[in-house]
Amino acid sequence: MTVQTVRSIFLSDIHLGTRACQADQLLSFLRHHQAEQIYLVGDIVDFWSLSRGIYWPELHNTFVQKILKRARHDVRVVFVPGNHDEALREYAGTDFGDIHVMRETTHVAADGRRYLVMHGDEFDQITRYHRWLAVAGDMGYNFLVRVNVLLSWCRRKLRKPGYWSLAGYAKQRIKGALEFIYGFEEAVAHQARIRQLDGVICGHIHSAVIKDIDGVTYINCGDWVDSCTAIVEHFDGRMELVYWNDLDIDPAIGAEPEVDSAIPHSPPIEHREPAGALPA
Ligand SMILES: [Mn+2]
Repeated sequence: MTVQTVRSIFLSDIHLGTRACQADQLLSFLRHHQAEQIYLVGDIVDFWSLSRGIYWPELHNTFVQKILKRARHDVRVVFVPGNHDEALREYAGTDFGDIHVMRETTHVAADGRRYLVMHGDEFDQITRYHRWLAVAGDMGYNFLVRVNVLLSWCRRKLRKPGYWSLAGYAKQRIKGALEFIYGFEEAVAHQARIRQLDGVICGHIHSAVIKDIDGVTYINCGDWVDSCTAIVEHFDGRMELVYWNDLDIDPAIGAEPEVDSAIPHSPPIEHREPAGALPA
């Protein structure tokens, strides 16, 4: 196994505590990368999802343990909370063990370039001004995923081939989706510009990229629920977007128990469905 050593790692939108979180790929990425510093750029733990029902498999614990262990062993770990873990923003300026919690921060790269590091939800007009709408949208997405389970069962019964995603279809049909992404990127880049910084490193919209926006370097870490992306800084200050897809992942690592062993008294979410609502 080759381990790459980099100066910094930036991770966002891991959404621990959700079934969508690809913790096995994330742990594989961490095994293959050592860094002097790790930035956790928000939405690391999904408290919105946990408030609807506890889901906390062993792998999610393993990630937290690995980060704490690295922090103990001289890796500088900075945690910038996002909107799904905004409860932790109250602790900005304090340290959890060896992890520094900050509302936002400035990262000085090896080449001297200065980056604003923030989650970015404050520049998302929907979550900023219409919190109920963002929560409804989040629940709506989960609802679509569940309805899709029922639909694909029907399609199997009707002997329709292939897989068809209702959530994916809805996303393509929403005309404003691309304008929303561009609007967010522009607003975040503008914030770095007015602070006279060279760039910004953020997350939130689950859309990883490194690009120039009118002279400001806009960097988005992406996510670990869908795209499995990270940003790494090399020792010359060069930033790289890494798409991680470990095909040789240990199936034993990926396997998760049906019932959460970490919190045995909490019923798994599916047990809350009305009987017969979803096919087994
Ligand atoms: Mn977010």
